[in-house]
Amino acid sequence: MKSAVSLVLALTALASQSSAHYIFEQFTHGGTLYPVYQYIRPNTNMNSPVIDLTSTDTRCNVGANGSATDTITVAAGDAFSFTSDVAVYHDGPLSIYMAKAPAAAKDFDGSGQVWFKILDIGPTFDSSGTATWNLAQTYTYNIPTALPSGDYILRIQQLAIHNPYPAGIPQFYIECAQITVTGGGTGIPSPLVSIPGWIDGTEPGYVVNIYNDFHNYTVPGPAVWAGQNA
Ligand SMILES: *[C@@H]1O[C@H](CO)[C@@H](O)[C@H](O)[C@H]1NC(C)=O
Ligand SMILES: *[C@@H]1O[C@H](CO)[C@@H](O)[C@H](O)[C@H]1NC(C)=O
Ligand SMILES: [Cu+2]
Repeated sequence: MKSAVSLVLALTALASQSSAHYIFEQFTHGGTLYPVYQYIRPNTNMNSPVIDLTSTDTRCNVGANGSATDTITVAAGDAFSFTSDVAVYHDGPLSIYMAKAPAAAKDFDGSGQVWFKILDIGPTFDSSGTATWNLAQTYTYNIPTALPSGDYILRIQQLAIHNPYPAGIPQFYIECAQITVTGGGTGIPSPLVSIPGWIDGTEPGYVVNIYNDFHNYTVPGPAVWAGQNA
C-alpha cells in the first residue's frame, strides 16, 4: 500500500515535470506571431529536452522533419522571434544557429559541416559576482545583413545546466524554423560545425556547476560569426 502511494506520487511528479517544460513552437516576423508550428518543424518530443550529444536529434529535435513545413521569406537584417509555450525557466545559455540548405530548406536534414552561430546569450554577473540568466518566453534577433540570400534552417537552442554535470545531464531545448533569406550580402559564415559534433561534452560551459564558485561563463559551441561582408 505504502509503495503504491509513493509510486502514484512519483508518477504525478514525473507528469507535472514533463508538462512543465518548454518548447519554441511559434515564429514571429514582420510583427506577426504565427500559429504553433507554422514555419517551425514539428517534432515528436513534446516539450522534452534532448540530452544525447551524439544524436541527430540535437539538430532540430526528435522526429523533426520539414517536408510538410512551410518556409517563410525573411529579408537579411530583419528581426525574427522564437516564442515558447511557457517562459524558459531552467538556467542556461541560449544560442541561435543557421545552416544553408543545398536546395529547399524543407528538404534539408542539416547534415554535414554546415552550421554556424549568429547569437549567444550567456549570463550577466553583477558586481558581487551573482549570475543572472536571460530567461524569457520570446527571444528576438536579426538575420545578419551580410548573410547571402538563399534557403536556411534557423535553429534556436537553449542549454539547461540547472542540474550540474555529471549528476545532472545538460538538456537541449531545440527548434528549427525554415526561412528563405532575400536581399542578402556577400559574407562567408564561419566557423562551420556539424550537429551533432558541435559540442563534445568537455566544455567548461557544459560541465560547470553554476551554484559553486561561478564567476565567468563561455557559451559552448563555435564562436559567433562576425557577420561581415566579404
Ligand atoms: C522527411 O521525411 C520524408 C518522407 O519520409 C523523407 O523523404 C525526407 O528525407 C525527410 N526529410 C528530412 C529533412 O529528414
Ligand atoms: C572561467 O575562466 C577560467 C579562467 O579563464 C576558465 O578556466 C574556466 O573554464 C571558465 N569557466 C567557465 C564556466 O567558462
Ligand atoms: Cu526541466
